[in-house]
Amino acid sequence: MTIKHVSTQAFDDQKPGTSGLRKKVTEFQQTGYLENFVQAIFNTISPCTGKMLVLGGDGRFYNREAIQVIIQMAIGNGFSQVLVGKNGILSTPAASCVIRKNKACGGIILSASHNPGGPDEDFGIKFNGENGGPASEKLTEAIFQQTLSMTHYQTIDTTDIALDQLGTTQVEQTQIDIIDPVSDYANLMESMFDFDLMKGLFKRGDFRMCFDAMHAVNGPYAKEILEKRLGAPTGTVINGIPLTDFGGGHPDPNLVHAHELVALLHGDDPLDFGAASDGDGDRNMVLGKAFYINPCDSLAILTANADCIPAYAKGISGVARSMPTSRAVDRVAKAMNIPCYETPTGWKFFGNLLDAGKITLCGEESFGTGSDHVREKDGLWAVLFWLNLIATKKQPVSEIVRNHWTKFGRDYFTRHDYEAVDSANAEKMISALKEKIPSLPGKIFAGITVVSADDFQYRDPIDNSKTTAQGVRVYLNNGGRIVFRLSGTGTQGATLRVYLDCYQNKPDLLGQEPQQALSELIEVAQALAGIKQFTGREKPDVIT
Ligand code: VG1
Ligand code: CO
Repeated sequence: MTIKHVSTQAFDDQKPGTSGLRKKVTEFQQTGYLENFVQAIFNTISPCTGKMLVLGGDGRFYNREAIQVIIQMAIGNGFSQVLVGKNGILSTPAASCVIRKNKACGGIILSASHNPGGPDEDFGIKFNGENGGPASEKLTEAIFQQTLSMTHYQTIDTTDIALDQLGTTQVEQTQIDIIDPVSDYANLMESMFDFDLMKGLFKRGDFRMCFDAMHAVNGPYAKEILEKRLGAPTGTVINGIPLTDFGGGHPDPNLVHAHELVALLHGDDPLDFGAASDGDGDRNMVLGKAFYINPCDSLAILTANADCIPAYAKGISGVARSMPTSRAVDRVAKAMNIPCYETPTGWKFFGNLLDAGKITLCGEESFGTGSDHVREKDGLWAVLFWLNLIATKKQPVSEIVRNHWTKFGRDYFTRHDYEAVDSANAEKMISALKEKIPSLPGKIFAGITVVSADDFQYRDPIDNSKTTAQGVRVYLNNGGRIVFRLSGTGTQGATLRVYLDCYQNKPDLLGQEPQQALSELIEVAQALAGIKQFTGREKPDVIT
């Protein structure tokens, strides 16, 4: 079989965002669009000869077609082995696990995560390196540079590989293995948590939970682990079959999009525990009986209680959070006398810290929590961590969280998203804010004084690389903080994210509604940035 060198035209819009390249499916369907980006990855990591590649995706529309294209290109580029999840499926954390376990040179994950799927919706592709984590900024930039000068890609003509059967096919020098997407990951989870103790929770009969897989990739993983290995009743996992359009919804585990789950935790006969994960299985939302756990608090609570978990019983080296995430975990780290790092948004910034052993746990406000067991955030892992904690403490979720607030105080947090805003106007708003930064300290907005403000930049402590323009931070004299940044995962216009948080430790003020507790800050944000004037929006589209 001869390798085909197919001529192609470079595209100038293949710059990856916060997590890989995300575009509408129709854009990916342009001739050469997917191929160019894949060839750019292969050129960047070349030579590919003799190397092993992991391949899988979240099962969204166009996943199967893309998998076949990439397998053919992997053969054309000389890989010696390609491990493909059965039916083209691999959750993001499972892909990370498989890359690490098999010492692959990296993996391609096809996902647009929490973005909707379908012929008119979103598709995405990202490359993870040999540590199993998202490509670093440097590697991402190198891939982007390759896309700009692409003139041809390499592939071969072969019949489609059957993706629905486990097994091995040899094509030329490349061995293609269709692997069980769940087993390696489930085994890893079983090795980290106290499954015997957790089984007891379900045997008791008075603990009831639901896991909403949101018609996305985690259904098979959750069924295997929760229902099969831990003995939760059949039906514990809902929306457990991955669908190409996620049932028409946004596979985003928050109070707005996971409303089916939220309803089960409220009402006359609420469950004790609820959880959901996103399109590619790396995000998590955890809920108690009529009780919401903010992801920032979740990270802080998991850190404070890590010694309950077999995998972390020996202690944790440090923690990290993305900059917009509340400072709840910082307080825990201080009390534990371990370092706490503040990184830009996106999991790629945790990789070096994890590889260097500087941190064990890390997380983001956007429902992402993880540890050094893989190099991605991990939705099901977070749910298992909470289950292990509940089984150890024998307390309801709400009690665990309230006790934490009593000990450490509470960091009220909310994020207001303005979606599909006109890009030019959003850019103007951020530029205007940046210009104002030097004059902000001392200014009073809605009765609150600005203490300091900056445009967040990050110096990686391991490789010394510098990342700039990661969001405008404004600190206020009531202990509050407001962050303004533009999303790097959207596919339509711009999404403005406004993050607000404020610390409270007065015992009688720990149980407020976050929107209420943060109402003054919300006014400050409006007055300071002129959100209405710039975006024309009266209120945010999504509040989390
Ligand atoms: C969002 C989140 C960020 C997360 C990223 C990828 O990015 O804010 O915290 O790492 O999505 O998550 P942005 O640039 O839109 O704010 V996922 O689950 O899409 O891989
Ligand atoms: Co995701």
